[in-house]
Amino acid sequence: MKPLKIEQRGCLLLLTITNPPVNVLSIGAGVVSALHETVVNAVGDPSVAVIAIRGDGRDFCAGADIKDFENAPDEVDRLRELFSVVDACPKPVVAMLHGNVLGGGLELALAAHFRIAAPDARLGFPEVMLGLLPGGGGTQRLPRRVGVARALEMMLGGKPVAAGQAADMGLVDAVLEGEAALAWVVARAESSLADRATTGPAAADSAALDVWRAKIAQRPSLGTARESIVACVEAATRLDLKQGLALERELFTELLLSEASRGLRHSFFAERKVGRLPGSEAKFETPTIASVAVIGAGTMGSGIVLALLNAQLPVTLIELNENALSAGVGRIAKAIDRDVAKGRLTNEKAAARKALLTTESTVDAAAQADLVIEAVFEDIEVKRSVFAQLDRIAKPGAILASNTSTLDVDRIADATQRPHQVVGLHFFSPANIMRLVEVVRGAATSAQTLAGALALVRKIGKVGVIAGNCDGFIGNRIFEEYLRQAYWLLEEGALPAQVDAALEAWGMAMGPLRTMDLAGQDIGWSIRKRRAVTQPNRPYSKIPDLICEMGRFGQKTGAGYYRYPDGRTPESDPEIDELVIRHSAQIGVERRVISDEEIVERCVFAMVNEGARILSEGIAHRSFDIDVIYVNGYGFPAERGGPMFYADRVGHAHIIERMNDFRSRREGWAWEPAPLIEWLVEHGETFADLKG
Ligand code: 3H9
Repeated sequence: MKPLKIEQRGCLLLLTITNPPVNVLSIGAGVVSALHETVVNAVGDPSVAVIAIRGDGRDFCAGADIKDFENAPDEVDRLRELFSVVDACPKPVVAMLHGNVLGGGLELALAAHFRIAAPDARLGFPEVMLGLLPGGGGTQRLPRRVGVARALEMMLGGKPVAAGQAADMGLVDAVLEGEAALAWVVARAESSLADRATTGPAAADSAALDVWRAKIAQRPSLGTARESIVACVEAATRLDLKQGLALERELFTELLLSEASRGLRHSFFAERKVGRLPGSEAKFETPTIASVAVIGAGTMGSGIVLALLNAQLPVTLIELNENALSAGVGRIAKAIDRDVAKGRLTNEKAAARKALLTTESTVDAAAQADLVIEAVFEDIEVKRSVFAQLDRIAKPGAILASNTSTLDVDRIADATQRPHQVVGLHFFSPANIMRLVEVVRGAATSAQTLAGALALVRKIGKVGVIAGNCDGFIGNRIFEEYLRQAYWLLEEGALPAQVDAALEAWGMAMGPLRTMDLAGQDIGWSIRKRRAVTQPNRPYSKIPDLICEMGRFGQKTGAGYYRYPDGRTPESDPEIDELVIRHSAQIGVERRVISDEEIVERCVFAMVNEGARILSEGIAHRSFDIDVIYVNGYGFPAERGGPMFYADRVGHAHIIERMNDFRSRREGWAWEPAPLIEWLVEHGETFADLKG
């Protein structure tokens, strides 16, 4: 298919970008050259008086093709050349916008002389979320058209504006569609282009710039895209267009090559690829899921119900205990009401959501559901008995999912006569907020069941990652190794605040010890007790147990590694610092000064090493599956792409060298390098090179 459809209707040359699914301005697919050439030819064609550019399908254009940034970074200038040709075209060029008009798509529209938008158009600059700035003139043309304050809001907030709002701010000339839009375009044929006001500087607004500088300083990030956007917009108020564009190009190129943008771009594509079944495209129909039953109205169960209701799915909540049921329903109603109070939901929609919920007190009520999610107490026998009941009553094709976070999905499936229809759906808490769901594939889980479960996860706006069935699945298994190092660092010389601060400065949303305080230390305690029996040769530091023995389970008990005078904000606690120091003395470890660099390396490389094992065991199919889990479920910085992407960037030879150093020290047993990493070094390959 040609990437540009060209039609002449009288004096109108109508160009339609045809590059599905979202009409990106791809250099590789020839969209940019086709547009460029056609506009140049139209200038010399006396039969053309006006040119219109629009997009085929759902969207006008989602921007530059991000893949070009990897494949042809030196050619990005061809986009800029296209925009200059459009801007300088002596015949009127009108951008006819609809659907998504994003990034380079909006820059193309801004380079045109007129813009009209269909009511469904959404115009925005999301580049900041990729660690970039609008690099095709957006930072210069937008403030000249809508003013500095609005331009900053659009480029730094990254959220698109609707057509009506765009018209109000002068970003589009009219909101029109269909024949009326075409008539408006044809009427522009006689327009004089002499009064275009895009070349002088934008009106100064230092107050708006200062507001954003302060906001940026308050929330530091690993990349510098926000600072660069502010610098470009400030330049737009002083420089002429040509000089402003030169600065924008320079800063864009810097960002394009930055680690932060590479990591964010990796995350963008990884999130989109992760939900696909590895190996083969599904050769069967994905089961339709129109109704769901959830068994168990505890915190997890009610969070899952909320997530389903938010996606407008009818849900039957089943809970045998009357008090637990009314408490669960209360939690659900309260969360919906809170959305109304915060203006996120109208009363009408809230009522509609509540009306989708039915409550029942017997498992038999799940008989008609397309998918059942069991969220009862985390005990294998309890779960097995629920599944045995489900097996008797569920309709033939129903998917039977367990929300276990640790238990063996195969043993749960074994309780049924249809283990191929059983799957794990490990939601993260709070289930209505956290985006990640590990979709656990048991030995018998069929590809069809997996596809249905993934489709449900997508439908409720979450990211589903397929994980094999093992203790801890992907996320928690890696997290254990991360924590093991954090605890030993305490024994060897660091204090809780240093461990957390080092990892937070590196980009983790929350340090490991604060995370445990938030999650509740009792869970980790019971896992360590279990491990002491099943894995006696893989010891832990005793420090977390000592803290648990004091009844300090974290925020919920008002104290853990830290104390929480206001219930939420951690404060270093001299009592814990003393306990840590005393413990080192008791076990005969001479405390030493530990650098932040060592803290980060030990905690992060421990994740990478376990990630490599998980990959070679086939528990994760592809390295980006692990990355998506860590970025979406564990606060790993998206700017670093995830632990496996980060390892590829740092280099496996370096990682092996550091691991060998750690291996020669205390508790060196934990640093035996995963054979896969050694193999990568030997063959000069990366995790990304491995085929899933
Ligand atoms: C830019 O424009 C820089 C300029 O300023 C500089 C010029 C010099 N590139 O999300 P979906 C693919 S930077 C390449 O599942 P949805 C996506 O990977 C760009 N591919 O659909 C997926 O592929 P596949 C600024 C892209 O309906 C398919 O399209 N623009 C791009 O849920 C469908 O995507 C952005 O940051 C792209 N730009 O959401 C917008 N966009 O089918 C990024 C999408 O093989 N895009 N793909 O998995 C989006 O936000 C969403 O994709 C969108 C549609 C809202 C458009």
